Amino acid sequence: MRKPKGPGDGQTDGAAAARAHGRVLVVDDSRLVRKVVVRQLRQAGFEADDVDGGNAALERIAAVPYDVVITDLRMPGLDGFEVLAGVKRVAPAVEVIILTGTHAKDVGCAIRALRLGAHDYLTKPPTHGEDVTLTVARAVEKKRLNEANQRLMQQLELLSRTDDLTGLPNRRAFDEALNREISRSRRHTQPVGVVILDIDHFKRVNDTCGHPFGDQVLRAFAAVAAGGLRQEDSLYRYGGEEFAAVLSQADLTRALLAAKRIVARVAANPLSVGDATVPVTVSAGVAALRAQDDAESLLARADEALYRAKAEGRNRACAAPAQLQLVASQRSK
Ligand code: GH3
Ligand code: MG
Ligand code: MG
Repeated sequence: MRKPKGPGDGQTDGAAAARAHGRVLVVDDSRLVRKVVVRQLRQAGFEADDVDGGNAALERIAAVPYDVVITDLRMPGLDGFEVLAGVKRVAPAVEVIILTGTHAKDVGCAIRALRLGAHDYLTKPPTHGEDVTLTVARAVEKKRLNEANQRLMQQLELLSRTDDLTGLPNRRAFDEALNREISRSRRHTQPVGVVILDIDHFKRVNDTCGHPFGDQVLRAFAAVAAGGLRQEDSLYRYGGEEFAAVLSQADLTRALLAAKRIVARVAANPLSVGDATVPVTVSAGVAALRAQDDAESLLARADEALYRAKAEGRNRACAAPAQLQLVASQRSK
């Protein structure tokens, strides 16, 4: 059933329909050409505005989200090539259609504009409204397809860096963040620390309660452990029941403190899974970047520290062996 129309609905519907067709800016120094093209576009359902010349066009493009710009090539002030370059700079998704004369020289210029990124060209005078609207409709469609593609690519990018089970960023995201932080740390001579966390005796959880229950425990663990980090640091799922964090601007002492905080938080908060609560502990290995380190050697040392935490009884955080002495001597100063 159609909804009865209220006051003002007609105008809103009309504007929405026009936006659905596409929003077009017509740029020409001839008032007559602008008038003709705008009328053709509006009759075909597009939302169309016009401006006199290239300077006004660039100002308008920066302020209004157009789908398509139709521009004359030869204009006083900024010409069509400069409008095209401006659009590509200010609003690169907007498609540009060139309006040009029929002389061989004009067509040559239009082809040059195509090479510079224009979508298509139309010849003047624009007597065939159908040519204009068809060309604009194709340009709008191309822009929307490009935008849909871009959104898909962004979603894919995000998915490729996200762990399905916990929703945390995954190992790939961790590797990227770690390399980024190492470069930043070298540029600004600031410390950077890493923590690797491994849930204690997790196999028992799976063995006694089943793998699906284990999955839920991992999810609950991720939420509790992530809550123990500073807002600027992230927790990553490193793989299996291992998690990791990159701690920007944290030397070994600070990184060790952060790791101890997470370990204590996990031990103090039995995880809720459905109606059950599951007591879980975690062990942590910590290392801070040294001059001779790369990502691999830094992680290897954090791993070694994790191994020690396990060997010393679990539910604890240990620092990388080669750095223990350094921390101890810094403390005694
Ligand atoms: P430790 O204290 O020495 O770390 O003991 P552990 O039992 O945690 O260590 P181990 O590496 O032997 O076992 C890890 C277990 O984690 C085994 C594996 O089945 C389980 N696991 C890894 N990934 C997942 C997952 O995605 N879901 C579930 N449910 N279990 C997983
Ligand atoms: Mg493990
Ligand atoms: Mg484990």
